[in-house]
Amino acid sequence: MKLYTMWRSSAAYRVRIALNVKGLVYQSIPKKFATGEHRSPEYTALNPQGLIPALEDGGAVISQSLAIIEYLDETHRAPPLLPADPFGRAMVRSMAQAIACDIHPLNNLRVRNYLRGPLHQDEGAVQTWSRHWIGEGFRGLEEQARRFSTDGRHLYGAGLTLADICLVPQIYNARRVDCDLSAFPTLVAISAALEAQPAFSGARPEAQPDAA
Ligand SMILES: N[C@@H](CCC(=O)N[C@@H](CS)C(=O)NCC(=O)O)C(=O)O
Repeated sequence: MKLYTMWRSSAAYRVRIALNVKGLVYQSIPKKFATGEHRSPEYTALNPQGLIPALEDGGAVISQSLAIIEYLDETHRAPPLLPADPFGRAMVRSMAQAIACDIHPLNNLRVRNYLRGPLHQDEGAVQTWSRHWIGEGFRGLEEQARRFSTDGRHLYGAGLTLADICLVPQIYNARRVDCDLSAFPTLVAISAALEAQPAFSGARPEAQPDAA
């Protein structure tokens, strides 16, 4: 398997965690955002969405981190990343999507660059934008974590799920923009417990071969 990745990409960070949790060996193919490698004809021929990550498995290329992770979960069953019951699966997807569909897209590089460029916003305004949308999203997630975590170490129940895999990279992003996390003690505690696990620490941005 080949993972098209970038060390600081939090969507790629999710997939790296999932690959490690499943114990899968993969080849890392870094793409540099600074030189626009993710928009090159060579890469968009593989992934027309022009975003990182993409996973190549047996010649097939999959984009979108949640689709990739569910593919890995279906093709390599142990350990499962979704609960066995329909409500549990729905809740885990709800929390994962709160991060991947509601928080992350508003703080993506191309969105921040659009604020800086065509909308003429200075760096302070761009940081305020990111902190605002992360805070908005984390508010609901903190409450859900309080309701559904049964061990204070996982977002849902007492086992590792897709939601946890999305949480740690989003906390990393929040710290990058100096987001005040004091209102989200449950999320911070869960993330700390997860970050200590080898599957998570091996996937962290600074541990990647292309880390600057
Ligand atoms: N929803 C997509 C998001 C992918 C995405 O936005 N990736 C970012 C890196 S985290 C990217 O490629 N950004 C490049 C850009 O914004 O130009 C996923 O979950 O895979």
